[in-house]
Amino acid sequence: MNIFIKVTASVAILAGLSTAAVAQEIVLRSSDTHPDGYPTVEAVKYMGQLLSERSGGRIVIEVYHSSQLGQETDTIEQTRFGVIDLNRVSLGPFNNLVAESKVPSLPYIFRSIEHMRTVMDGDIGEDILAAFEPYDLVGLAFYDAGARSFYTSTTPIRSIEDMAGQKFRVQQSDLFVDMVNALGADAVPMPYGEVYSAIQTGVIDGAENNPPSYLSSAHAEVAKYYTLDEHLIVPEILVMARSTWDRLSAEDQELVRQAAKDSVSHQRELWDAAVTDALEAVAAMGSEIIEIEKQPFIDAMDSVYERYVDTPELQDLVARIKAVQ
Ligand code: GTR
Repeated sequence: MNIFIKVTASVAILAGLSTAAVAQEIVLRSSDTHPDGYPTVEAVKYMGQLLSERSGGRIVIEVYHSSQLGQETDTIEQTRFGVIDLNRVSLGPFNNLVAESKVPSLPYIFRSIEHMRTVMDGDIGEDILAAFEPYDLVGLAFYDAGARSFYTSTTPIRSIEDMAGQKFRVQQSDLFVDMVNALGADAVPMPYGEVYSAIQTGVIDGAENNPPSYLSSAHAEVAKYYTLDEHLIVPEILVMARSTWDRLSAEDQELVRQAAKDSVSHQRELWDAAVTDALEAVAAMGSEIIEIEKQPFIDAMDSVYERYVDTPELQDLVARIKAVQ
């Protein structure tokens, strides 16, 4: 966090003020893998506007989009060390670190986007945010990332049998590796920024993501078959470095928390429009959007639940999520 004194010392002395009494500006650096204009990037900018207004210009957020600060797993480490103040990341790359992050990352755990929103907005969401504290992170809010589906470059997936032998990139999460393997395919964990060329050169056959990411990453240029199996509805999370948080006053912490919460509905509006626009755009670029029978995909996931829902606490979280109407 850069806290610098806006009014120079000499001006303050002339005005008869001690420098300590002069208002300080707090600049929070925020990371996002997505390009400018993407709903998550715009939502954190909007949060920054709210914070700036509410603090009389004292607290500002600088959003570094397009992976300027690094790929997600690296930026998570940097945020834990306090080098990056704020980070908007998928829950997926936290799966190997924060046990609770695995639960909303389970395939087909949510019945619908609405179910996900109700769960993440309630007590369960608060409990999952709190689970980041022991890892030097403060969970502030969840954003939408819609549903992720598989896409391929050469062999379209029209039934679960078409998964066999295909290599799919997944986020760096053991849970997602086992999810893809349980579907009869081969998983290759790799950073998001390497996926385009890996598909293009045939190192992998495809990947999986939501429609806005499939479009903005240009993966739609090299993998034209998009199969709506919707295996994951993994929310995004906005986290703050614990060390940055601890340097804020209690009042400023409250301003940050509230501005983050208040940016959620804005992000969801942008998100819903982005999904519709992306599906139209990729179809216009020549992608085939394939409807598929989801039940065989759902049935194949039992082993993943057995392996990753491995403590009474996680079993309880799964049961609570299922009970939410
Ligand atoms: C996107 C998500 C990113 C990143 C990416 C990926 O949907 O918004 O934060 O995790 O997926 O697959 O790496």
